[in-house]
Amino acid sequence: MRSGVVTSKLFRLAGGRGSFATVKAWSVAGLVAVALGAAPPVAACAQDGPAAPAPAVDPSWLQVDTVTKTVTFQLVAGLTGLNGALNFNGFRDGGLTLTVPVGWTVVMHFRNHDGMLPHSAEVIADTHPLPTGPVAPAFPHAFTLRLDQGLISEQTDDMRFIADRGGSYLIFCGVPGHGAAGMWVRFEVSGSVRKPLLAATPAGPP
Ligand SMILES: [Cu+2]
Repeated sequence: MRSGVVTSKLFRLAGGRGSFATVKAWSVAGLVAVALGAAPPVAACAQDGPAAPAPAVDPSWLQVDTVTKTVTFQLVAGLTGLNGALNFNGFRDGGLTLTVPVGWTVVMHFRNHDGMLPHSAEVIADTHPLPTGPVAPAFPHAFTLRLDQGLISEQTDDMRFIADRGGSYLIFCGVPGHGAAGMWVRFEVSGSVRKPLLAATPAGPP
């Protein structure tokens, strides 16, 4: 969790809330720059300090079938080295949000790209503090095999469920300690969107 360390160091050096807010503002500025196309799309690198570019959202991660109202999401554990590979698709701490309309069928193709650690994924309630291990999923079948032990490098598993309740949820790694260390992104079930969308969002506590 390098950025956490950097953030807390800066925070301590300046001795106050002000510097923390500045660090946050930089991250948001980075996201905006990417959204406007000012920065080239980059594969996220291992560094994740305030100066690191925001990871890019790859549109091919999402496939939408409006006829069957099914969204398919390529969910990749440890896609990059960010956060010691404790990330989904290169994002950590809610830095990525998948939004789907209420009632759609959601298919998540999970793949563990991390060459070192096992990982899993489940959709859970937006809880505070983050669980330290697996908890009951927010929707039936919204979890991968071996939630606790995780799937090893390049193993895959699909989860398929119906997003029949609106609200805010997390896509969370159930391997003990991973989710709490930042290995989670956001999942929103919305009554006001007509199509699924995937977007980078400000990272932070749930
Ligand atoms: Cu994990």
